[in-house]
Amino acid sequence: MPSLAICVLFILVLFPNYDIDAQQTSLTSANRSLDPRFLNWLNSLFFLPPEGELRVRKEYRMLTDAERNNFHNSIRLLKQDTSVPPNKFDALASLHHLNTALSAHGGPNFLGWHRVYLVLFENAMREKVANVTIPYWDNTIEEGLQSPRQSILFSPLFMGTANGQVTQGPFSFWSTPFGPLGRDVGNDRRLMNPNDISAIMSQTIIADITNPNAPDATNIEELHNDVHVYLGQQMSRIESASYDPLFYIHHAFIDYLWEDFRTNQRMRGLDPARDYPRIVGEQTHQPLASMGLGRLLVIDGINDIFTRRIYRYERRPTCIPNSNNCGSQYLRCDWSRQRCVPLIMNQNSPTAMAQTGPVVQRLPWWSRQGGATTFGNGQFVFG
Ligand SMILES: *[C@@H]1O[C@H](CO)[C@@H](O)[C@H](O)[C@H]1NC(C)=O
Ligand SMILES: *[C@@H]1O[C@H](CO)[C@@H](O)[C@H](O)[C@H]1NC(C)=O
Ligand SMILES: [Cu+2]
Repeated sequence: MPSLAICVLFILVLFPNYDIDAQQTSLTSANRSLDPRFLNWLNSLFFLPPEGELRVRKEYRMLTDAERNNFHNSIRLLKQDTSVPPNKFDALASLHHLNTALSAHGGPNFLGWHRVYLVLFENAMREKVANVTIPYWDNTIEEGLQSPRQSILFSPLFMGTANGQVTQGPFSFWSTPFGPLGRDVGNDRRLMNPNDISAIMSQTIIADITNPNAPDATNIEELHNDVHVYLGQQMSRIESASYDPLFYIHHAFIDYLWEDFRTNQRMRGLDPARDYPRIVGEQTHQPLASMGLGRLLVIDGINDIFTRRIYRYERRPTCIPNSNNCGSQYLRCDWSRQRCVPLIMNQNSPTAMAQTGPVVQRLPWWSRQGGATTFGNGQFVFG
């Protein structure tokens, strides 16, 4: 029955005269409504795909080169498409800081809101390139490196520049409403480690892993905040984070962990589609409050329909016995720690990715220390 209810919700938002304009005002002093062209397009992104194969979201390094290029291209094409002002990528990004996001942070709906947001974004990507999915970035792969900023993740083949303005890779020289796209990796907070993930998975109900109830050690929102701040610049603030494509692969991993948590719940005889806390903190996180996205309610975020009908996750890469590469040419196994690690950029050659020996830690050739720019005082910070 919950699935039926949410099907109806998805159908409702397809009505041509559907109008969420009344709710769409900015949190900034401008208080402007969403552009009608954006509203029309946004409505078209609420749909359930036909029954059939689920989309498969893989770890970013597990994509084939063609899949990865398709993923990058779909995002670049959204950024170039100005049929929705200022462009489709930025319009979608704005949902994360307008009053469409009042229930997105600081409470149990953190997980459901971002799940819906990723599906909308993925639907938009697939308008540009058929069949692309959002990969997830397992940030524990970078965690524990002496210098995560030298990971292949920040090479031109993947997300590009780790420190300073992004001048390398598929999103080089992007502009955002919060200045040129930039990063400042590794100067504050931290990535997630395997103990963090074990701690989350040892918990039982959503209240154990979300605000306002969860202690820091098992609080998935707090742990995710640390990763945001660790990446720096746009990613470090709620209002600007979604303008960096890293946002979507980071959140896909958080969503992956939640789905693992839900699978654990089922194995323990609990129904994740009924697990919404009674104590929610902020009123915006009440189960019957608007999610801010279409006609969905907060409670719809815990529905099973997303991973029954839309997508599933491929497992995180692990060390493969009798092999060295964790199943990707961009990863290798550190057998001493039994963990997959990324290839590390070599300072002598931008394409020297085929290291097979021990992981070496050297400065990448494009590293620019101290090149970070700072932002003015924004209103929103990742706690
Ligand atoms: C912002 O928009 C809302 C909804 O339309 C309205 O109630 C409110 O008065 C507006 N605030 C300002 C400062 O214009
Ligand atoms: C996308 O996936 C569908 C369903 O699997 C398939 O029929 C179609 O050919 C694919 N399109 C491309 C361009 O790969
Ligand atoms: Cu967010």
